[in-house]
Amino acid sequence: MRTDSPQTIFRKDYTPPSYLVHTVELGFDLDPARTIVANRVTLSRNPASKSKDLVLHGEEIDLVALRMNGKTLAPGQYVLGSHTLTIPKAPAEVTLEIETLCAPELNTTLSGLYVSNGSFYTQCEAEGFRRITYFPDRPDVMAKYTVMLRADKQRYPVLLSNGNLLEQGDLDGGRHYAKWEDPFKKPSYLFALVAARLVCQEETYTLKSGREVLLQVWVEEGNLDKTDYAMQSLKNSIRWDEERFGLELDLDRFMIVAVGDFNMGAMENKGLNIFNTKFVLANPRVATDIDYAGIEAVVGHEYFHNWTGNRVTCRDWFQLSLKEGLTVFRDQEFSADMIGTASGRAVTRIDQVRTLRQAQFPEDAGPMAHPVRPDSFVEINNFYTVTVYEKGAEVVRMYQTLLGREGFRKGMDLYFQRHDEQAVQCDDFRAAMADANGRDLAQFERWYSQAGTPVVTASTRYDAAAQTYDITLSQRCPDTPGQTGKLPFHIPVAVGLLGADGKDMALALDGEVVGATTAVLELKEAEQTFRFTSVREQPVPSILRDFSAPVVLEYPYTDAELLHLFRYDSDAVNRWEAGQRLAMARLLKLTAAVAQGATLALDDTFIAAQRAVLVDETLDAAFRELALVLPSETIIAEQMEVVDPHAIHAARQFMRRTIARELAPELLAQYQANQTPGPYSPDAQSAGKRGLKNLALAYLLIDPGSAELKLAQRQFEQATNMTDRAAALSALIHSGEDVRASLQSFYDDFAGEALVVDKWFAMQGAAPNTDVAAVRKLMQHPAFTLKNPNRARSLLFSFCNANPSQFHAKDGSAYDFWAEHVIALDALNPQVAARLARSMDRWRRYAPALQDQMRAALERVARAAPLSNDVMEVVSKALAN
Ligand code: B3K
Ligand code: ZN
Repeated sequence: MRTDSPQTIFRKDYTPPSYLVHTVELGFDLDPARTIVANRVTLSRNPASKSKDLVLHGEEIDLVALRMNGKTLAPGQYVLGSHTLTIPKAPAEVTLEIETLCAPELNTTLSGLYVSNGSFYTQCEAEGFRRITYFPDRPDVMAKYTVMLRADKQRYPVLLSNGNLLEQGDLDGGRHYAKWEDPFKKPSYLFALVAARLVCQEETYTLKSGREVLLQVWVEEGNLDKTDYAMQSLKNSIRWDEERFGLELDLDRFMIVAVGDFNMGAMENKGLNIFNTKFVLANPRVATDIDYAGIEAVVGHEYFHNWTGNRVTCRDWFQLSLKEGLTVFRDQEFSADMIGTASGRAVTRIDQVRTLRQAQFPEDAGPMAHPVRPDSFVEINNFYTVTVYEKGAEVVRMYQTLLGREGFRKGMDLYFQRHDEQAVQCDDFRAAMADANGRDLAQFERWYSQAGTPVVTASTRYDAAAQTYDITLSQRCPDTPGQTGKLPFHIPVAVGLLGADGKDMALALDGEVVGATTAVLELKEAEQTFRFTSVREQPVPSILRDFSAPVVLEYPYTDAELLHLFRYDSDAVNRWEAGQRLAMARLLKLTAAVAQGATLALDDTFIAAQRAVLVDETLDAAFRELALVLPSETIIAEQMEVVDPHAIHAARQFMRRTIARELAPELLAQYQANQTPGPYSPDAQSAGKRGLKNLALAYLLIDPGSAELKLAQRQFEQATNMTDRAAALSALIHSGEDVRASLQSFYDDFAGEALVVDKWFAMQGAAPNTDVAAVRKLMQHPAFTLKNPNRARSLLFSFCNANPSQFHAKDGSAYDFWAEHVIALDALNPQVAARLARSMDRWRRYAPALQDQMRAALERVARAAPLSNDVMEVVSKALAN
């Protein structure tokens, strides 16, 4: 909880640590109510610092004893602040022995050392280590750790920490111990321990070099039937990093531990990754295709951090994207390579574009907008954002687009050659990319320093006589809080030209043959013209292929051109994009028509285009599904000056209903054609089929007759996997029929599976017929608790973020509900509360009547006391002018 007034921390104020740490020896006597932590740490004065004051961080811990170089320090020899312990004018060489007490069972923040289902776990990133012991808790202080764990043997039979197990044995009084040593230097945020009643799936695995390593996936008893996919994903990740980047696992042992109470997805602690159960546990009965894909991505992500994050880490938290943007890019490439086909790769890319538009573009246009490398923050935990992660990954991807795969690999190699075991900055990564390729990437720096989504406007001119085709690209970037007058970015714009036959034209730029059907134009000025030569006919331009930069592209496409691209573009991302543009133009018109009370209509051309894609058997089912999913209500809202969530919902529903009616026979045929009989497999082909089949089912249930209801009911009852069962239930819920019996039977079947119960709450929270009263009622359910982040997210976040027409109920009742629960959650877990607080980010865009009520709700939260820095930062930025 906040004790002093919140302070803004600035990147420009960075100073090197006054002391560097060599070794850390930690001793834990684990007890839920009273854990004793003994910390023996050796330090030396840092020649790079002018200060002689030794500053340690500490929070929510009680200091019991403090010795320096063997002598107990008298109270006058150190200063104990609310968040620091300072030893002024300390000697050049120091050994500190610090004993502290903490109470893990009272720690509901899930940061530091805490108890989940009776066992001990830690989460230290970003600043949780200071809740365990006093320490210079900053990522540029890297040290070697030895850890001794002592605990009751019965209750905590498994004792784990980073690195290698040195010894273990029994102690008096039914206790036992384990001693661990991490051979690598690491920052404190990568420290971890687990003391728990767990079981594991384990395997020895042979690296390419021939070295054998031990791999373990630890879970609670009863979940051992759900660890195969995580283990398989881990092995795939190890192999992939060897092959794609020449990076080998540097430890003899690599552990994954699943825990039910966790603030985010997972954590890359050295050799001891701790995961939210959501990203470990899967079998066909309980996990969906999306869950399986999430497990593969997150297991890969945390494993890849071992090099990008752990071996080379961040100098300070402003550099967070150095490890996160890069590691997201790596996990994206891993997932794409695991599918293997070009079309599968495109499907993963389209998913990434959707995430950017759904979450990152709104963030970049809202009150929390910040550069990929922020300049300031109040609470660092608020900056684990889609901008730092997903836009950061786009920035890394642009290096690869500009330098090619080989050039990118050269840059990576140089980065590790230069910076292994160092704590560095985003600029160091950019320098490695530039130097390894002999390229000037100075202007590219603006992707790190300027917030906001750039808008690229294209115009074209075909000269039939000269056979030239000019594309003029101009760029601008809107102002964001604290940043005006943006300078031009270095933007790779991938372009192809389609002929009337739908085929890609051979390309020449200013007379130079390109040698590929896509040219990467490098836009560096505010405006530039690129001339294609030997262009024999008027082309249709396919601009920003593969979404080559995280920008908004404006081009006055005609419907005819979009239909041409939707039918023929060889670039699957732009083919999909053409469909989205066709849909968006109509959705915006329909929304306006709803608002004006005009009659609604949808043209046959659009329906025909949808039909053509739906039945095109040459396309992957997964692509067809994506092509048929309409832009979400959130994405539509982002296109409007003044957002009317109810009109948007009505317009989108009208379009879905019309498509469902017009394409009913084709939808039914696809539903039948894309069944996946036989044992469940999460592979991309099968998942794609299920995706298309279940989309068809959802459409068929928009206006269900008894035949459709029976179809869904049958799928719900007979499904052999969770993907199909959950999809059927969701379609039934959205049909508006009375589905209480199905909901009850689903709950009864899966009451013992926490992750499935989360789905049960989430489906209801996001259903357009669930109003705030229904959510309040669901919160009374015995299985609901605010204390478990997955459960809180399942109901509250899905209602506040994925159910816009109910969240924006005209009477403002859902805003009150939001305020009430941000405040309630804040008392338990500020990080989770601050995420919920962000649901109100875009309040200024709504119609005045809603705006007033949203402001009132924000003000109510801002006035609440006590309030964490986390929530305070979010709401005060939302309210600021
Ligand atoms: N590095 C962690 C995130 C820690 C979040 C702290 N609030 C997970 C990840 O990105 O891999
Ligand atoms: Zn990460």
